[in-house]
Amino acid sequence: MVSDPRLVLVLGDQLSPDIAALRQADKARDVVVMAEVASETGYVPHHPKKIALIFAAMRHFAQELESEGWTVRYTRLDDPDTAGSIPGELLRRAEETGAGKVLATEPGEWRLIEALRDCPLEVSLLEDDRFFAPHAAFEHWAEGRKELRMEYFYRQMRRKTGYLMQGDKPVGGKWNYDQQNRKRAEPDLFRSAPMQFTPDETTQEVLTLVGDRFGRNFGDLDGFRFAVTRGQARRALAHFVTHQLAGFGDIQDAMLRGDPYLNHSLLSAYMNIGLLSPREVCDAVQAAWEAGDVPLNSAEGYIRQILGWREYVRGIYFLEGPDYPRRNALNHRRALPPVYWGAETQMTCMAEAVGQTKTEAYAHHIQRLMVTGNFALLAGLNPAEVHEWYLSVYIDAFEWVEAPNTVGMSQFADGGVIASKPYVSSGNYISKMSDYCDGCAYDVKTKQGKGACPFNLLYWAFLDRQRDRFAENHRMGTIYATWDRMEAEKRETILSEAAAFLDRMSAGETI
Ligand code: FAD
Ligand code: DLZ
Ligand code: SF4
Repeated sequence: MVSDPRLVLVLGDQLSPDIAALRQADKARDVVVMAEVASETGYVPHHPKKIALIFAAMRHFAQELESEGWTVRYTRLDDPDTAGSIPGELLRRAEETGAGKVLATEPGEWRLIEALRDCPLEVSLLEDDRFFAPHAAFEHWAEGRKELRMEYFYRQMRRKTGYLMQGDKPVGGKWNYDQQNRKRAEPDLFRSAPMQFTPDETTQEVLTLVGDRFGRNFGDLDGFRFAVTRGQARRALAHFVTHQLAGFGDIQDAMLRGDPYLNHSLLSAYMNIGLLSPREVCDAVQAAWEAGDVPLNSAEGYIRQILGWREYVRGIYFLEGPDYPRRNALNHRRALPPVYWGAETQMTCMAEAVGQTKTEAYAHHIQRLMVTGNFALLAGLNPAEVHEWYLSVYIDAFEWVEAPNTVGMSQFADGGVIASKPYVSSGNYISKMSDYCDGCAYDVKTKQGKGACPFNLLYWAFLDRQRDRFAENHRMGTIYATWDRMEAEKRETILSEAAAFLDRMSAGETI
């Protein structure tokens, strides 16, 4: 006797053939549910390219499942019968098929986990095991530690997985080669860019739908060239390893006008939606290093981002609980200014980082951390608004990975769970690591007065404002000593110019 079917939920960022819910399901009996729904497209104003990537990859994945013999009930966004939400679609499909039970892989966002827990159907939530560190392993590592620093977690992960290890020692004798990864980049017309793919008919249909429905969201849909299948994403990985990885380490932190990718891989979105597994990415990097094709500083730098940072931020998100994205340890209240939505600005660094975010739905780590993130923190912007912005505008943004990076690493709004000190800098850092300051209307060398770089003013104003919290931090003592050594009059001028700049910004004037 054939038993009742169960519904197998596959979300837009769970597009892996071996995802837990599919592994537990029975092809002959169960029904896969996939749904493009307004509740997911509307919780923040996603960049149109992000919605297009997710829908195009969902539709291709559904076609693959069907060709492998699965029964798939797929809801398109414009389906007149849609219930408009994930739980709503499960209820509708349960009624249609007579299914009473749901197999689901744990979503990467508390909001959706709670929605599934509240769903009146019987939902089995299976752990998402596409990661190196299961929840229990991270909790075990975190237990009893006073500080949860990524570097120690990363070393444990290296030992556990054996990546770049010689017995129990890191290859080359050091765990971390970041010292070598801070070079400036020079313009290079022959630098390889990430691989691009011409949209097929399925993707074209999605692009038309997204253009019609989300054309007013911040971000350009034109020039959509992302991989939308697992096969394409694997080609993008191979291309990165062959053409870009060797040079990745050296200029990992550099920024260059008109070169949005440098040697960055653009693989985050593919990993985050399930087209690539982090293991196959790390395996490919390890193999390239073993073959002598790439230097150790590049291989280690890249593996650390995935095995270390990516796993670590996920661990923090689930460890800290649903209130994490709303934390505001520094009590920052200023509204996000229009410059984040593309308003004209004379600050070249902000214009570059926000401009390429608008066109590509992409900015690399240092642009996110040390330009837009640094500015938000120095300006005292409300971290909840900053979080919403990052969750909206990047192609790879899902809350489990975005919130710890934004709220924790970038805005210090978690009070130091992730970062031991705030990631703030004056214009000097941006000038050292980029060509943005050349030709900027502001002068990075001017600390106060006419033309002073806003980062220079806001940097000291931030430190002064947050003295109670940071003056005792042993890594910040010398900075406060420098501030205190300045003449009182100079300090006052800097503070009043910083305040005037922020007032102008909040009044909507061009900054
Ligand atoms: P590469 O430079 O080629 O790095 C390789 C891979 O390492 C990435 O693909 C990514 O999977 C991983 N990685 C690197 N740094 C991190 C990190 N800090 N946390 C997690 N994974 C990391 N990453 C996201 O995937 N989604 C986000 O929503 C996101 N939001 C961010 C917000 C802020 C404020 C900051 C500072 C960082 C954020 N990051 C986020 C981390 C990082 O910036 C991106 O992973 C990276 O820029 C993606 O581009 P890439 O694939 O070219 O990366
Ligand atoms: C981000 C996103 C968007 C824009 N749309 C959908 C959708 O229509 N259907 C779907 O299943 N998933 C979508 N997603 C991804 C979810 O928002 C994601 O699964 C949760 O945020 C958990 O990470
Ligand atoms: Fe940015 Fe200041 Fe440099 Fe202009 S001078 S690009 S505002 S850091």
